[in-house]
This record gives sequence, C-alpha cells and structure tokens, in this order.
Amino acid sequence: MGKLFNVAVAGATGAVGNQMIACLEERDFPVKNLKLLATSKSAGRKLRFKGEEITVEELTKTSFKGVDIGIFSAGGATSKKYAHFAAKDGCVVVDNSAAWRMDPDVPLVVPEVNPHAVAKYSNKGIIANPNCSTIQMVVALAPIHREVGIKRIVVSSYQAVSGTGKKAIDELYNQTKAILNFLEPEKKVYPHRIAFNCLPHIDVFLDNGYTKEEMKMVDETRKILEDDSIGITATTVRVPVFFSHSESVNVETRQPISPDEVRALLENAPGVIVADDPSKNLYPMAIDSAGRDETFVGRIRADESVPNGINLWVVSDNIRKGAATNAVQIAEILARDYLSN
Ligand code: 25A
Ligand code: L14
Repeated sequence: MGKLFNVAVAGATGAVGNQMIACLEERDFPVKNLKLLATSKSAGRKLRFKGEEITVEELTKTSFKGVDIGIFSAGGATSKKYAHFAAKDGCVVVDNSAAWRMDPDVPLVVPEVNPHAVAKYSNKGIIANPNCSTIQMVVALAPIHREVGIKRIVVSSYQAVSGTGKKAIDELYNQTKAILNFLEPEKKVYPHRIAFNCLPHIDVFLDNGYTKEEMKMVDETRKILEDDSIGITATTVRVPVFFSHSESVNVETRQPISPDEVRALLENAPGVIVADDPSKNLYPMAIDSAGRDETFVGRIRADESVPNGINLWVVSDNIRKGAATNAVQIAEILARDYLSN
C-alpha cells in the first residue's frame, strides 16, 4: 500500500470546503487522518467523511503541526494569516484564495495544463489554486494554444452565486422565494438584487475600471499558460444561477484552425467534454455540468470578423473543477510525485 497523509481542510464548513471533503472521499485520496478547520463559530459541528463523523476545530496558528497537506478555502485574509504557519510546520498548503496566486514564487496549477509547476511548491510550501473562471477557460484553451498559439482572448462570463459561498446561495434562494410571493426581497451579500437580474460586477472594482475578477482572468491565464504575450480582456457577470459558470470565449489564434479541428483537439483533451450538436439543440448548460468534474465545450464556430477567430461556449461546475476538484487534483500530484518518499 502507498503512503497515507495527514490532511487538513481549512474553511471546511463553507461551500467549497464541504465539496473538498467530498472530493477527498470520492477520489479516494490517501488520507491517514483528516482534520477539519473553521472559525470558532463552527467549532464542535460534526461533518461526515468516509462514514465517520469528524468534529470541526477552530483554525489556529498551531493547527498544522503533524499535518502533511493543508487545503485552504477560507478566504484570502485567512490564507494570508495562516499559510505561513502551516508551511513553517512542514505542511504544504494548497490555497484556493487569491492571496498567493500571482506571487512569482508560488506555482499556480491546473493539473490538465501545467502539472509540472507543482515542483515549485518547495519555494514557499504553498501552491495556489486558480480562480474558478480561469480554470475552466484554460482547460478548454490550453490544447488550442499548444497547437496553433493564441494571440488574443475576449471572454464574458455568466457566473453562479455559489462562488461567493453559502451566504450567496441563500440570498438567491430567499430573494427568488420573496419575489414569487410578492414580498420585498432582502439584499445582504450583493449591492443589488441578484434574483431575476444580472450584475456586471464580481469581486471589487479596481482603479482601471475593471473588477478584480476580470483582472484575475487576465493575469492568471498568462501565468498558467506561461505566455505573457497573450492579449486578454474580460467582462465578468453574476447571473441568477446556483452552480456552474458559463463563458463566451472568443479567441484569435496565431495559425489558422478550423472549428472541426478545434472539436477534434478538444475531444481528446484531458478533462474536456465536447457537447456541440446544434441540430439536436446540444450545447453545454450550467444545469448539466453541475455536479460534474469536467469542463464542457460547445458552440464551436469560426469568428468570421477576423482571419483566425474561433468562438466557444465553456461551462463547468465552479465549486468542483473551479475550486475543490482542482485543489484535490493538485494535492494528488503533490502526494504521488513529491511527498511519497
Ligand atoms: O471575503 P473573501 O476573503 O474574499 O472570502 C469570501 C468567501 O468566498 C468563499 C468562502 O465562502 C469565503 O468565505 N470562497 C473562498 N474561496 C472560494 C473559491 N475559490 C470561495 N468561494 C468560491 N470559490 P464560504 O462561506 O463558502 O466559506 C467560508 C469558510 O471559511 C471559513 N472561515 C472564514 N474565515 C475563517 C474561516 N475559517 C477559519 N478562520 C477564519 N478566520 C468559514 O468558517 C467557512 O468554512 P465559518 O465558521 O465562518 O462557517 C461557515 C458559516 O457557514 C454557515 N453555514 C453552515 N451551513 C450552512 C451555513 N449557512 C447557510 N446554509 C448552510 N447550509 C455557518 O453557520 C457558519 O456561520
Ligand atoms: O477565487 O464568485 O478569486 O464571488 C473570488 C470571488 C472566487 C469566486 C476567487 C465569487 C473568487 C468569488
């Protein structure tokens, strides 16, 4: 039998943390002992893992003593505060927040795209998990970039509320229920009503007029594809969907490529399912991809307004591949290739 690891999940009671626990179980990660960490509010709650109840503990500076791998999804502030304490105690951190993603010493990994980057975990003892919208886009675009080179990307996203966590899932549910009952909807999480609405606003606004979510898509895509020459512009939009982000992606390639060639490439790409048959009304949809780990691609067609243009519609479960699954896949590479001796 292979080596078993002591694993901790920080933010275990959140939307992503819950899914991380489920992924560790589903994928049969070699866990010796699982520690579940959250704020003092949640300490004492019990969560199930492989048929056993595990009591949630309060996250503290000493939580990671004896832990081999710590998977964090408790927000950027928590990661900034605690990741170094974990690393100091010899625990490798796989961090799901934006805190370390653009640190040049920290690898930013999508296992289907740049698994080799995991090796750089040894710099700081931290590996960053990319933003959900970036992950699904690069899973779909990396095979095209390798084949013909990508010059420019124009992306617009249609993002689910679950990205903001449990409180936002509750907000969409409660607002929808209120409106259908002719009651005044309450808003707590987003600056405007999300039920029956679209908000061109995800994360905070920056001085350049873009949101932080939009700039994450620009910066993280270049880092993961290891190519700063790619021009990227993004508009990220919150839509009243619970799970799965959808993206309209327009790419301009360096060499010509036909829609059929793109389809063939993506049919053989790891982690991708091509769902593209307009004659049968077949295209990727949020409701079909929710609960799945793959990235679904369809509506593949030529952008006839430029010489080498392709349009794609890319859909994936933001809590699974966009967060928990990708983080657990990173931990699998780490465990198998780097921590097993
Ligand atoms: O503000 P930030 O930094 O940008 O972070 C924003 C939020 O984004 C989520 C996560 O939300 C985070 O809080 N998030 C992070 N990365 C994400 C990603 N890549 C991401 N979302 C999508 N993609 P969350 O609410 O899902 O998870 C928060 C978890 O973090 C724990 N936590 C927060 N601060 C912490 C901390 N843990 C330790 N130390 C800290 N300083 C947080 O723990 C949670 O696990 P908690 O104790 O506050 O418990 C969660 C709350 O959830 C309530 N709850 C439980 N079940 C339900 C529920 N609410 C509604 N419905 C339920 N079914 C509990 O009552 C408890 O209050
Ligand atoms: O991981 O949808 O950087 O509100 C932070 C914003 C995840 C999505 C991240 C959202 C994102 C989240």
